[in-house]
Amino acid sequence: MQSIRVVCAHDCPDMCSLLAHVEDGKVVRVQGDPDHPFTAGFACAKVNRDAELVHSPERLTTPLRRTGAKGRGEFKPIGWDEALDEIATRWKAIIAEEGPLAILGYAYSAHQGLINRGLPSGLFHALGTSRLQAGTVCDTCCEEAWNAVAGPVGSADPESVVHSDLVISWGADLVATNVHFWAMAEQERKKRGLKIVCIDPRRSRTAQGADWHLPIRIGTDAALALGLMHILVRDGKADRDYLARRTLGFDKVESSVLPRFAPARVAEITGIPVVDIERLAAMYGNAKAALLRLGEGMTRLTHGGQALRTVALLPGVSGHYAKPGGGALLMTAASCDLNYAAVRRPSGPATTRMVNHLRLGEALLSMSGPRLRALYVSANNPAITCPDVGKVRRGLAREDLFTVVHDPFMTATARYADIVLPSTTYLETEDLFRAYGAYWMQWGQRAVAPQGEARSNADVARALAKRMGLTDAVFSKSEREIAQMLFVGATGPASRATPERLFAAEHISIAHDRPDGQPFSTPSGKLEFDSQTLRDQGLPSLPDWTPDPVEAEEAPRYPLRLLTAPGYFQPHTAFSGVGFLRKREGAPIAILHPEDARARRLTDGDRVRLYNDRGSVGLVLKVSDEVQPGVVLVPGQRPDEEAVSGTVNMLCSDRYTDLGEGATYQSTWLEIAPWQAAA
Ligand SMILES: Nc1nc2c(c(=O)[nH]1)N[C@H]1C(S)=C(S)[C@@H](COP(=O)(O)OP(=O)(O)OC[C@H]3O[C@@H](n4cnc5c(=O)[nH]c(N)nc54)[C@H](O)[C@@H]3O)O[C@H]1N2
Ligand SMILES: Nc1nc2c(c(=O)[nH]1)N[C@H]1C(S)=C(S)[C@@H](COP(=O)(O)OP(=O)(O)OC[C@H]3O[C@@H](n4cnc5c(=O)[nH]c(N)nc54)[C@H](O)[C@@H]3O)O[C@H]1N2
Ligand code: SF4
Ligand SMILES: [Mo]
Repeated sequence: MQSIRVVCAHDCPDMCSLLAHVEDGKVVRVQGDPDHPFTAGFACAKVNRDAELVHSPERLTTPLRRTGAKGRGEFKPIGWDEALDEIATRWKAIIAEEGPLAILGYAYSAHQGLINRGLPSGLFHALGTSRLQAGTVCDTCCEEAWNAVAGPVGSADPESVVHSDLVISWGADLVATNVHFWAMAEQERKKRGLKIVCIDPRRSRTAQGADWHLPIRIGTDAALALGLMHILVRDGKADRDYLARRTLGFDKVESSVLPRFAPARVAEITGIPVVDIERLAAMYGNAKAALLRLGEGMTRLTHGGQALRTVALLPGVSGHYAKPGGGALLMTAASCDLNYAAVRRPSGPATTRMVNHLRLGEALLSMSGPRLRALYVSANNPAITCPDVGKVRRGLAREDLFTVVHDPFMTATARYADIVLPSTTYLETEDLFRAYGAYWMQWGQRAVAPQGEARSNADVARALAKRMGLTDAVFSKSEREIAQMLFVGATGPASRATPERLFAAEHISIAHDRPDGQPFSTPSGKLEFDSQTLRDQGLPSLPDWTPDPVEAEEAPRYPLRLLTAPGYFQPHTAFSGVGFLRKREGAPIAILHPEDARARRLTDGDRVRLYNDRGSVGLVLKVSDEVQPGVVLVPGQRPDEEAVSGTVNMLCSDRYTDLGEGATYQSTWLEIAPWQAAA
């Protein structure tokens, strides 16, 4: 048996170093790399099963051409040359007729390797097609919010938790989505008595494992953060020296915003009793180094940007941004300076027409001048994971749209394709990785040869570039050569990596020395309580809280609010090809508080219909007080065929968040009824 050091390429902040045990060309087991400081010898429950992902009997083995109606999933096998020739011929004809803007490359993040993630985007950049404004389904809102306060710079190092005495998991479910940070925090709790607080509307596993859980009302985090600032100021716990030296505009917040956020009003808004708000403020104000782990949960709604931005300002008031083990942890990648353009922007126009990732349906149905005629989907599954999925599917069903999907599995999106291309999984590729939730870099080796006729994202991008006549150097380079291009002009700790260290699969730390604590790269060079950048965009320049405007519109008819969070064994759809994990997760469910269930005469295990003006979805009901009254939790985004009927994103609108034009899954109101009452 051979043990090969690989890197987990799933979309996850931890970027684990893994050992793939290989026998006779098959992965028999994947385990955490015991030599990696952050991975600490364990992989998450899902990736422990990745041997079954690579060798799943459900893998696609050859390219396919559609034979039935779009969406039906009827295909026949064809050869790679035939498939690639057809794609190039169709694209060339479309470009000749309407220009490259009629084509859209829709590649995303299921392979986190910088080459396999970046090169498909590079292909479309060089072709000058319409371009994807990627990540609006996920993190553009939180990213813009962070940039508004701190600028495009990495946040705290998760390993700094060894210096923290308080961790607040705020809108994150660490046990599900950042399990190695959770493990480190737990270890410090055992060793040194670190306290862990969780602020989350539901009793998640993180909430259960924390020392204290504050069940906050959805969408009210900004009010809580302002309430805490109010108390810190009232009690003389604001760090006036830090505020004067490193921050901008707090005086305005203090005079015009904080007076409106006295504890009694904050309690009313957030549903958290005054005593608990006072206790949390005291805990935070008295901590020596408090680390906020900011999660995306609080950003998936209309005012999500203001929420994250306001919470991220809190360590500026307490001065914890200056302290090792203090501050805030959101993402780290912005501090890794590589020559990304070499891969993602080899050539092509500086600007072009943009298509928002979450508005694929709208773009396919309504965009004109020119209309979108060709779509290439890679490493994501928008027919399940995009909001207003009904609209996405109507767009994908257009007869005059030429769609190609590259995926290891026959997904809901692939069923709409004209040509489906079989993709490798990360264990069949080599690539360069840098974590987005830690400060590590590593070369991921290939564990096994591509299965069947599968080809990697990088491979297909190169093959299509060649057929389309692109001459950029990057499209004729090997993975190792491209990795070296990524380091040309790299600065900071990332530039410490050398080809020898990389290709020997060494773990390379890219942590920065930060003697002054959290750096800021805003226009003022300071933490910005008052943001000219936001004011210029017509947005509130100061942090504040106002009610969700969608609530006034929709709640009168649909009284329940949607809460969404990744499932523990089925977070999005990347693991839906592993039978074991599907079974562990169980049937797709909706979780409702006992009071709400009783009022509707629904009981645990019932098949229920969730509905609003946009759609209707059939799920199995779980009755539990893990959620608050008035809320319905639907974990994960599960494919239709696993559910009673449909998928959760049929209920969500494609409206934008206040910052970053992100998705507002949780600004969704709905009603629940017994399934048989379905009309
Ligand atoms: N192992 C593994 N890790 C992953 C992933 C994976 O697939 N596997 N997926 C990755 C991806 S793509 C992402 S985007 C991240 C997401 O990871 P997180 O940043 O943790 O964000 P979410 O999972 O969306 O939500 C986290 C929590 O926020 C809570 N929440 C919802 N609304 C609110 C609110 O208004 N206020 C507060 N305070 N809390 C709220 C939810 O109940 C949920 O428990 O995880 C990544 N990590
Ligand atoms: N209702 C609701 N919807 C949400 C969210 C929510 O909280 N609530 N969360 C949103 C978030 S944060 C995110 S990030 C998105 C995630 O949604 P998507 O980006 O659509 O991610 P996945 O569903 O994991 O789909 C990834 C696809 O890539 C394929 N794949 C895996 N490896 C490779 C590879 O190497 N190459 C290629 N070509 N394909 C590969 C997988 O088989 C799978 O089909 O969902 C969003 N949707
Ligand atoms: S925790 Fe994240 S990086 Fe680690 S094995 Fe699981 S999905 Fe991969
Ligand atoms: Mo995400």
